[in-house]
Amino acid sequence: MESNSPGAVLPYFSIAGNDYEIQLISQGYINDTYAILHKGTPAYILQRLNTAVFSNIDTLMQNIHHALPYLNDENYQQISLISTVDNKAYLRINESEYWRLMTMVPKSIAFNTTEDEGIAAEAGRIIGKFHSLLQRAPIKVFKDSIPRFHDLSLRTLQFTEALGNTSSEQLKTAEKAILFARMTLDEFRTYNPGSLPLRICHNDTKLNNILFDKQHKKALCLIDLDTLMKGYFHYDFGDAVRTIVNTVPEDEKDLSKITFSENLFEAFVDGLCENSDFLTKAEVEYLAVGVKLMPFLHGIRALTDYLQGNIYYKVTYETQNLDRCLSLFAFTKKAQEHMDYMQEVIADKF
Ligand code: GN1
Ligand code: MG
Repeated sequence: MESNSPGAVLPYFSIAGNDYEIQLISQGYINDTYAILHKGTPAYILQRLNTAVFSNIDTLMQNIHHALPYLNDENYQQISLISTVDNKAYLRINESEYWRLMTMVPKSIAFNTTEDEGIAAEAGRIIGKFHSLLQRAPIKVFKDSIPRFHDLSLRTLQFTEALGNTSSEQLKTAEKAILFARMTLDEFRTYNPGSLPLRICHNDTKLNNILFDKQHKKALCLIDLDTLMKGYFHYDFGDAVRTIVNTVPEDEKDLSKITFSENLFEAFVDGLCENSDFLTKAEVEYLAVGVKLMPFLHGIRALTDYLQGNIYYKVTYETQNLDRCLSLFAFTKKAQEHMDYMQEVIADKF
């Protein structure tokens, strides 16, 4: 079904005037995102939600609705949703076309990568703040918008199924990645986070989902709340660390450039320690596991999608998922090599 254009849906939201400029933001693998500018200044973010990935938009939006009041704090910049002219939180055109509009935080910036320890520390601090604020929210009202999103056993099952259904040609092209996945799954045999406390997690805490104040580089808030649902803290820790201590993008093709910067790791942990009273001893002991788990999970998901013919992530060329997997696996390896180091730093700082 042909979708409406962003310009055609904008008047359905409660905003004044009509002289807006619309720019496509091509980042992100799931939704279609547009910046809405007013007289040259970014004012709103308009998104068409991906209903193939998010089968229950109502659940997703309810989770955000439940969380927002708890994120209202003088040390946290709250994002607000702009309702539609008929006072709905989002615009539903039909079962596969949903749009939502949000305010843009003025004078803010996001970074895809960083080499700045100040930014790493601020990222840690704001993730801790996000969790301490949401700790007060009643976890029961949050429903899973994507059930078992970071569940390794589900991702393993999907990977195994994809292996059985793919072509021999693809098996050959992805040979190295498949081997690494098998070896690493073996290493995760004893992984069992079941006894850790469930928290309301962001579940996509990559660095570019954190907004910073442009001038002072102070972290303001987390954006992209689509995957806000129950999870374990080491998910959010691992996702942030994988995108901060690696100073190149997660789809870097030159694997020799993939790094694990110890200075950035230590800065991030220092920042987190400013807001980490809520963490239990068992969670602290699991943090380092999150750093090898998250890139591996994303890698195996990308590999699975490559094997099944790129049906989940938006890709711009045929082997993009495989390239992203190789890059994520290369970082997983770095994390594996840094396990003892991370445990020591964490034991020392917490
Ligand atoms: C997807 O589209 P984006 O960038 O918000 C994915 C995340 C990954 C991310 C990048 C619902 O998020 O899990 O971290 O790509 N989101 C979903 O790897 O699958
Ligand atoms: Mg996301």
